[in-house]
Amino acid sequence: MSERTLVLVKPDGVRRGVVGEVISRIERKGLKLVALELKNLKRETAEAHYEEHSEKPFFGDLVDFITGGPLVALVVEGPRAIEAFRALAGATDPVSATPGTIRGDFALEIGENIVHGSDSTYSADREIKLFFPELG
Ligand code: IDP
Repeated sequence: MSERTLVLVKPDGVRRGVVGEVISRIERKGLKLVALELKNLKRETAEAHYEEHSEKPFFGDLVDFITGGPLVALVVEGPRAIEAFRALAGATDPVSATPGTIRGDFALEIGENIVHGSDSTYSADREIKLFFPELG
């Protein structure tokens, strides 16, 4: 059974020039690209995307950061794609992320951890609709 997940190469990843590296790791793993777009997020889209964090102290900084430059949004498909991509991404805090993972290899700060991947089928459906309404 195949599933879909939303992946973002966040503005720090675009600035750092690792978009190709992230896509290459997704493809090497055997996951399939279903949609891909370079976007500048509107504030309201960013707030909706991170709505589960709206009460957190870092919410304002998170929205500033994710709207602060272009990002690359992708829909990725494959068997257990949600878990498969989160394994490629590594832990949220890049210092504790295992070397060999995207965050473990390319980042040091929790606020700039290069990629996002949906964390459940519910989030994946919601986030894919938000970024790619045409795939709904
Ligand atoms: P995830 O991206 O690994 O799913 P979440 O807990 O859903 O992690 O957090 C969403 C994003 O919010 C993280 O990727 C990170 O960039 C940011 N974030 C999480 N915790 C903190 C924090 O304590 N300070 C600053 N940013 C944070």
